[in-house]
Amino acid sequence: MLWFASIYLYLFLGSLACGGANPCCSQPCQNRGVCTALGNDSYECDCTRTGYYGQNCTKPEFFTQIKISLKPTPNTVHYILTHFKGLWNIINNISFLRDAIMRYVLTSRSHLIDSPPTYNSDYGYKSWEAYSNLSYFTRTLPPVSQDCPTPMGVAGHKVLPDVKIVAEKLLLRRKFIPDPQRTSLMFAFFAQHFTHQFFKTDMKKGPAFTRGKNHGVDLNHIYGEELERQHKLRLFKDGKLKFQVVDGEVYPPTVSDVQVDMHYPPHVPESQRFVVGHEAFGLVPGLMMYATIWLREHNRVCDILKVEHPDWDDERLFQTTRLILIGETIKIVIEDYVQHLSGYHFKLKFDPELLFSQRFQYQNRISSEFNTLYHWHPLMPDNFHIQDEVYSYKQFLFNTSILTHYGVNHLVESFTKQIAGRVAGGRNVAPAVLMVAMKSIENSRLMRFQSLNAYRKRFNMKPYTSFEDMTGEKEMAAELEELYGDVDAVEMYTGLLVEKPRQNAIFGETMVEMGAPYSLKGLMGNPICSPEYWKPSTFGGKVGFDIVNSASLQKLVCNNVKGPCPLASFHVPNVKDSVLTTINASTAHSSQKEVNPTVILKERTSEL
Ligand code: ACD
Repeated sequence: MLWFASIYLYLFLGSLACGGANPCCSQPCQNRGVCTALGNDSYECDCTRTGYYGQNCTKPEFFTQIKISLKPTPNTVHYILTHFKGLWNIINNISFLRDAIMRYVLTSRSHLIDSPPTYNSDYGYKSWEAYSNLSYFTRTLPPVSQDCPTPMGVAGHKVLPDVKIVAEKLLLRRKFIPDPQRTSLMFAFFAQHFTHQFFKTDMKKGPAFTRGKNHGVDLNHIYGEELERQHKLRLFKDGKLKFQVVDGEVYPPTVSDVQVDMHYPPHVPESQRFVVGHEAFGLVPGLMMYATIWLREHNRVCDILKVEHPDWDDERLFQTTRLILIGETIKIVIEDYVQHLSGYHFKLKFDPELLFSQRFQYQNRISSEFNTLYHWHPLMPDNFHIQDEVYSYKQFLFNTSILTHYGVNHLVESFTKQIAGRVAGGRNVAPAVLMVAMKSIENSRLMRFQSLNAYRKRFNMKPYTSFEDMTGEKEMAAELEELYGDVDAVEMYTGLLVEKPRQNAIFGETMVEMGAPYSLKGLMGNPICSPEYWKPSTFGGKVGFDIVNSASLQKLVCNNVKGPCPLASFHVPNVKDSVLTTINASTAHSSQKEVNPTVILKERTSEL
C-alpha cells in the first residue's frame, strides 16, 4: 500500500511540475536522446546512435563506457594545451604530430554540430521546412515548448527576471576589467567586421531570421549580399572594386559616387559617407578601417592575377580574387584569431587536407545560439585611444573622418596597443553598449532558448550544480539565485557572461566549448576547403594558392599600407617587454614587389 501511495505521489508531483502538460519539458532524455511526448503523461526517448540506451538514454554502451572513462574533461585538455610550452614547441615542429592533433581538434569539434542542420526557432522537431528554409538561423537545441510550466522547461520561476535588472546587476561594467589574455582592439574590430558577414539578423522578420544567404564566410560584407549591390561596388575593369584616392591613399568610394544604400545619420557629410559591402559599417571607424584594408587587398590581388593571366576578363579576375580573399580570411581566422583566443601553445593549422580522410560535410548553417553567444560586448573599452587623442563613444561612432584623418597605418598601430575588456566573469559591459546585451537576452527569450545548463550538456560539459559553481564567487551567485531561483534556469547569454573565466583567460569553459565547434565547422565547411576546390587552379594557380597559404594579419596590413608598416596584432604587446619589435620581411610580407620595407617599431608602454 505504501509503495502505491509513493508512486502516486511521485506521479502527482511530476504532473504538477509539468503542469500536467508536456513531459518533455523536464528534458528527461539525456546524452542527446530525442524526446517525443506521448500524450500528457508519457514520453519516449530516441537514443539512436547516441552511444547510450535505456528509457532516458542514460546507460552507456560498452564502447561508450570505455570512451568516457578515458576521456579527459575539457578543463584538463585546456590546461594541457595552455601549459608545458617547451613540449608544445617540440610538437609544433613535428609535422605528423601537429597534423594529427589538428585533425583531432577539427573532427572532435565539428562532430558536435548537426550537419545537415535540424531545428529552427519555429520547429522543435525535424521537418523539411526547417531544413530547407534558409531565411532562418538554425537551432542546436529546439526551443522550449510553449506549453511548458516555466520558460526554461520546469526549472526556475514562471516568469524570467526583468532584463534591465539582470543587465544592471550582472552585466553592467563597474570598472573596466582588461582581458588577461591581452586581446587588442584590433581583435575586437576584426571580430565585429568578420562576423557581420554571417550574423545578419533580419530585424524586420524577427531575431530567428537572417538576411544572410550563405550561412558562412562568403565575404558579402566586402562584396555585398545582393548581385545588384556587388555590381555597383565593382569597377568592371581588371576585376577590381571601385575606390577613391585621398591624400595619395586608397579608400572606399562615397555614396554620391556609387548609389548604394548605407546607414548614416544626417550629420555625416557627403564626402565621409563611404560605401562598402555591408550597409552598417559606417558605424565604427574600426569596421571602416578593415573594410578599407580588404578593399585594397582585393585590388592588389587583382593586379597580381592580371600579371599571371593577362588574357583573363574582368569577371574571372574578380571571381578568382574573391575566392583568394575567402581563403586568406579563413587562414587568418584560424591561425591568428582563434589561435589568439585559444591561448594554446599548440600551433593551430589551416590545412583542409587534414579532413580529406574524414567523415565531414562541406556545408554550414549559422545557428541562433552561435549568433547570441558571439555578442562579446565586454570587449569594448570605455573610450578609444588613437595616437594622442581619446575619443568617447559619441565622438567615435559614425565618425568616418577618423579613417582618413589618421590613415590605416596609425589606426592599426593604435588599435593594436589598446587592450579590450574581458568577456567572462560578469560586470564588464560598457554602459554605451548595455542596450545591445539587453537585446540579446530579450531575443533569446523570444526564441525560447533552453538554459545554460542544457547547452552545457549538449556540448558534453557537466551542468553547473550551484550558482557559485557557475560564477566562482559569492556576490553575483547570490544575485543570480535571487533572480533565477534555480541554477538550471539561468539563461544561456547571462550565464556565458557571468561564468567564471578560466585562469588568466578571456572566456569561461562554456564559451569555448560551444564557440569552437560552431567556428571550426563554419570555417572548414566552406566549399573552398572541399577536395574539388582546394587546389591551386581554383585560386588562379600557384601564385594565388600561395597568397592563401601564407596569409596573416600582419601581412594583410603590411601589403596594404603606405610607408612604414605598423605592428598589427590581436594581442597587445606585453608592457614589460616593450622592446624593439621587428616586423621581418620574410614573415610579414609576401614576395610581391610592392610591399613595404622591413621596419622596426618601438612599443612605448605608457601609451597602452
Ligand atoms: C579549439 C580551438 C580553440 C577555440 C578557442 C576559442 C573558441 C571560442 C569561440 C569561437 C572563436 C572564434 C570564432 C571564429 C570564427 C567563426 C567562424 C564562423 C564561420 C561561419 O579548442 O577547438
